Amino acid sequence: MEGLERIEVDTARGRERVPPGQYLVGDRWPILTYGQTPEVDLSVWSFSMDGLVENPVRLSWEDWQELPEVEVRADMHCVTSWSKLDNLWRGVPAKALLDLAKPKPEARFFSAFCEGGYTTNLPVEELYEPDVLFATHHNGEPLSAGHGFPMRLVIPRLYAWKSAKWLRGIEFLPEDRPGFWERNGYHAYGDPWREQRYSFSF
Ligand SMILES: Nc1nc2c(c(=O)[nH]1)N[C@H]1C(S)=C(S)[C@@H](COP(=O)(O)O)O[C@H]1N2
Ligand SMILES: [Mo]
Repeated sequence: MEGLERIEVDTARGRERVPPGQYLVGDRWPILTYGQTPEVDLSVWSFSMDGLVENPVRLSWEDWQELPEVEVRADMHCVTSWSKLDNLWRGVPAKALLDLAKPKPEARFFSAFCEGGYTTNLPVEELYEPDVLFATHHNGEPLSAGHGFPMRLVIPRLYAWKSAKWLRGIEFLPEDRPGFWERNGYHAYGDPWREQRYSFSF
């Protein structure tokens, strides 16, 4: 695609490119899913941003096509120790959606929720990082079913369990609400360079 802004993310931000304890998978791309791959029907698909926002947002797949796009090149690090370098994501920059929904000042955390029930959580300011996007494409191809078709969150600087596949919405919250893995022992934040893998290992 011509004319897209392309953001080259130094995911490591000056630290070692590959975080401690990680190995590289090369061109392979493992699929890490808890449970089944959901089947997504675009005719009933919607994406919502609600909770503590000025403008609750609900978009159909058709509406989604009207949003601006960006490309982000970034590395990906899974807590189970594999890393995949140089992923070229394409999708809607988080900023565009935040500008639509306008989270209120008292929205301090968000919960991302997915088709199939998976959730994950973070402080709201993480969504304002310029490398965060709602991706529909990876290395020039639409996401496959296993990697999150039609759309997933991508938060490149944190362990990939925060990059929720089959994303259906974001809820803005006054307090933190641990997501699926966070309730099951994963770290609340998940910084790969600080090896924030599990909540009992820092
Ligand atoms: N909805 C949903 N999103 C998810 C997961 C999941 O099980 N369900 N797994 C997470 C984990 S642990 C990782 S490492 C990445 C893996 O993304 P990939 O399968 O595209 O490699 O997706 C994350 N997003
Ligand atoms: Mo993971």
